[in-house]
Amino acid sequence: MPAGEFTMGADAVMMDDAIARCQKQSAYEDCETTYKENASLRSVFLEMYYIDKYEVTNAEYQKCVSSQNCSMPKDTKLGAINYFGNTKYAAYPVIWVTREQAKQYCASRNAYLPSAAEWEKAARGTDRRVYPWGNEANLDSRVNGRGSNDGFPYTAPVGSFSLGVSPYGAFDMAGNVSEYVDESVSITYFVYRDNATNIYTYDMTRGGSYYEFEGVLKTYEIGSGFGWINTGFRCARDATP
Ligand SMILES: [Ca+2]
Ligand SMILES: [Ca+2]
Repeated sequence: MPAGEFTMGADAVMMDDAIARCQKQSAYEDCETTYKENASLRSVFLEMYYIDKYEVTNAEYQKCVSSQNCSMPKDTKLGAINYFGNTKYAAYPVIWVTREQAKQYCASRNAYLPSAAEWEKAARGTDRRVYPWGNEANLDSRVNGRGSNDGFPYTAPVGSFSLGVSPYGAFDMAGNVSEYVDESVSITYFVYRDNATNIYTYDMTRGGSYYEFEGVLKTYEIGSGFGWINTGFRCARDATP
C-alpha cells in the first residue's frame, strides 16, 4: 500500500443509507450516533504499509497453533460441518477466534491487526467507492454475501471472487468473513422501558460476511464482532524502512 492520503467514511448519501439500514434492522440501537461517531467523512494520511491479500485461512492459523504461537479457535465447527482442522476446509477463512487471538496470530508473523483506516484504504482505494470493485451493486459474482446465489451458503475458500477484488488487489474485502480491525466500537442502545440508554463496547469488524444482509457489505460500514461463525481477519505489516 502506497503512502498517502485517502478519504475514509461515508458521505452524506452513504451516511443516510447506513443509518436507515441500521434502523431497519435494530429498533434498539442509536444508529445515528454509531455511524456519525465511527463513519464520518474524513481525510487520513497513512505511511506505506503491507496488508494481506487474503483473509487468514484455517491452514495458516493451524500452523500457528501447531508451532504453539497461537491458541485453538473457540470451536472447530461451522454448524454441522467439521471445519477447523479438516483438510477439506484448509483454504477457507479461520473463524471462531477472538480479537486477541487474531492479534497473537499477526504478531507471530511479525505483523499486526490493521487499524480501521488501514483496512478501509485497502478495501476502497482513494475514490470513496461503495464496494471494493466500484459502485455497482451487482453482488453475486463479486462477493460471498448472505444466501447461496453467489455459490456459497457459508464461507468460501479465500480469494474465490476475482471480480470483487479491491483497487490494491485484496480479495474478500466485502463479505466471506467480516474482519477484525484493531479498534472498538461503542454502540448506544435505547432502553425504552426506563427511558434511558445503555452503551456497550464491541470489537469493530469490517466488510460484512456471508451471514449478514447485503447492506453491511459496503466499504464504510461498521460492524461488531463476537468471535463467532462469521468473524475472521487479515494482518498488516509496516513497510517503512
Ligand atoms: Ca453466500
Ligand atoms: Ca472479508
